[in-house]
Order: sequence, then C-alpha cells, then structure tokens
Amino acid sequence: MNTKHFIEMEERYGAHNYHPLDVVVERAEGVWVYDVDGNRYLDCLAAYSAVNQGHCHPRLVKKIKEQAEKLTLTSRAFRNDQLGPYCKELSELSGMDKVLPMNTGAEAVETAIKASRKWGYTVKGIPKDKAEIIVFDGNFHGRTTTIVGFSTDPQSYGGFGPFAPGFKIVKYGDANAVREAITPNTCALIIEPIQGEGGIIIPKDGYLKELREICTKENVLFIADEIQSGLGRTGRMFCFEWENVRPDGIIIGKALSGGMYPVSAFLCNDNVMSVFTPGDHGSTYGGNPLACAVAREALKVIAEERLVERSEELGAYFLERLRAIKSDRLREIRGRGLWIAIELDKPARPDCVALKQKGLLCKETHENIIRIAPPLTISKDEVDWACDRVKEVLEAPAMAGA
Ligand code: IF1
Repeated sequence: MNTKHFIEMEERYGAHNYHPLDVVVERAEGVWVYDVDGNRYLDCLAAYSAVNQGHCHPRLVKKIKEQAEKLTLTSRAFRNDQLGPYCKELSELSGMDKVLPMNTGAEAVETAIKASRKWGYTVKGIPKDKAEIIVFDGNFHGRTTTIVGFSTDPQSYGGFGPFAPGFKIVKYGDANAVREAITPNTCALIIEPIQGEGGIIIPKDGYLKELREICTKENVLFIADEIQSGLGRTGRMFCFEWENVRPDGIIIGKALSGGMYPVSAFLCNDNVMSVFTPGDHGSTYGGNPLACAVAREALKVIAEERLVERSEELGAYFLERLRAIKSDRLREIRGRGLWIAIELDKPARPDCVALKQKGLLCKETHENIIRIAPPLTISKDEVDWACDRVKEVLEAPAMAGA
C-alpha cells in the first residue's frame, strides 16, 4: 500500500476531526521521519513538542521494552516500584513538593482545576460552588468539555455546550485585566507562559512577574500550563524561568515521555496538594509503572544530552537565520528557544505543503502562521538545512491560487 491507499482508508473509516498534511509516516529516527513511499522528512513539529528528545530515542525504546516485560499496570489500588522514584525526581526537578500523575495534558489541566477549586473552598474560604478561575483569550489547554468551555476559539467550543461555569476570560498580555477580574472568590489563574496554539505569542517582559505579584497579593494560585512550553522547548526547563517566577502549580505532559506514551502531571506544593484525599481524584493509568519508567528516562535524556541548553543556542541561531530571509509575504518572525513562529500576511498552508515537498514537515497554526518546533536534538547542520528549505519556499513567488 502507498500513501494514497492509507489516506483513502483513513478518510473512509476514521473520524474527520483533523486535516493532516498528506504524508503517511511509518518510521522515524531522531529528527527524521520516513513515509510509506520511502521519502524522508525533517520533522519541524515534533508532535507539537512531545518528541523533544527526538523520535524513537534509543534509551527510551530500550526502557519501554524493559519495563513492558516487567510490569505495565497495577492501577493505584496497589503500589508500584516506579511511582515513588518518579515523583521524587520530578519534585527535585521542579522544586515542587508533590506530583499528581495523569496521562494526557487535558487531564492534568482538569487536575489543576480541581485542586485549585478545592483549595479555594477549604483553604481560602470561598463559599460553596462560587470559585472562579481566570484564564486568557487565545488559550489552549485541551479538549475536554470543561476546558473548551473557556476557549475563545469557536472551532474549539462551538457546538459542545452547555459549559461549566466558574471561568473568567481576560486579555492575554494585560496585567491590569487580571487585576480587574480578581474577586474574593478567585482561586486561581491558569496561564500558558507563551501561548502555543495562540500562535507562539510571547508576552512582554515582566508580564508573568507582574501576574505573580498580583496573585501573591490577592491569595490566588498562579498555575502555569507548561505542557507545550516546558521541558526545554523555550531554552529553559520551564518557560516561566525566563522571568524567574515561581508558580504555585505546574502542568506538564507531552515531552515528559519523549513521545513514547501519554504521560502528564500536575505539580504543586503541599499546601495545595493536601486538598486531595483518597478517592477525590485519580485515573486507571495515571502513575502506571510503564509511564513512570519512561518519563524518568525521558527526563534523564533531557538533562544528560543538555537539550535545554541546545534549545536556547540552536533556537537563537535558527531565529537569526530565518530573520535574514527576504520575502514580501513575511509579517513577523518570533520565537524563544526552538519554538518559532513565521507569521505571513496570507494563509500558510500552501507554504507548509511546499515545504513538505522539499522534505520539511511543519504545520500551520491560525491560518497565517508557520510553526517551527523540531526535536531539541536537532544539529546545527540540520538547522541550516531546514532554513535553506524555508528560504527557498518563502523567497519563491506565492503559489498560484494560494
Ligand atoms: C491536538 C494545539 C499544540 C497544549 C497546552 C494542554 C494541552 C495542549 C498548552 C492538552 C495540547 C495540542 C493538542 C493537539 C495539538 C496540540 C496543539 F495546536 F492544539 F494547540 F501543541 F499547539 N495545554 N496541545 O498545547 O494536551 O490533552 O492533547 O495531551 O491535536 O489537539 P493533550
């Protein structure tokens, strides 16, 4: 079977909740993926930053095989020998007292919402069912009904209501908007330190720090959604480190497993985590030994291969090279670490298709933006190779009909 056959089958039998590029990948190694027709591509999406360690990292492949042969799932009815060491290592990495393990990003966001609300009632003294959480326009925190209920993207929430109350949406990047939205019933704000799906929106310096100060003053939990921005993507282990702020809660996922397996977590200190008592919250697969073993190894790979430092260095180089491209279609190029947005003044899809034809995979976001986020293992030569392809495409005349 070739590309055409696989696409037809997927279209025939699979739900149409995506509009993928027409490439059918069958294997991958590091930054390179290979399709069913034998073509090779440099992956500049890294599964939306889940594959920061590179595809099929040999250490992660070895670990998942070893652990799969020993023990995969006990449920939380019993303990397993991976969970304790995993929580300890994550706690040491993040500086947070405690870890609550989940699977997908959205589940970890839901966990943060539950923790914040219960903290609001039991610690802050908010009246029953009155807790409010502040979120931001342009946010992306996942696909559950509660989470899409506070999305500002009609594509995310349209047709899925009625939604859970208790969320206030304020303008991203405007600290005063948060000040004005806080009431005595506000328990938390949940923020992406850089908005990913929003188009790699980097707030101005000092913004997160100002929000941190407001939250401290008003006794509101500052929760950072680092699912996409965390674990090295921006050139720091956590993106909030760029402003030296300490959140009250951190949500991670994606690269926590290096793309091997869905693993997510909510991290916070004892003052918040202690609101959970046995039976309050959980998940069949959360904290399973396979997930924990893989995540422990994935974190070691980030540290031992110096992926955070690589992200900062190569990201700066990538940005500098992209900024040298001359194209009348370019509106702005911005980025932090190996997370770069190329904003055009017209739809980016035709350019993504053209890049695919030249062997570079990336995906448009918000119509006009090409998002570049390769595995952090990318080499300088590969960055050069990618930049040459982007230059060829953007400096060529716009494709007909585009
Ligand atoms: C899809 C976007 C990226 C996230 C942040 C929570 C989640 C995500 C900051 C939920 C997930 C994903 C989901 C994926 C595409 C991807 C995405 F374009 F949709 F926004 F990366 F930019 N917080 N982001 O970015 O995590 O439950 O998916 O594990 O296709 O929906 P999840």
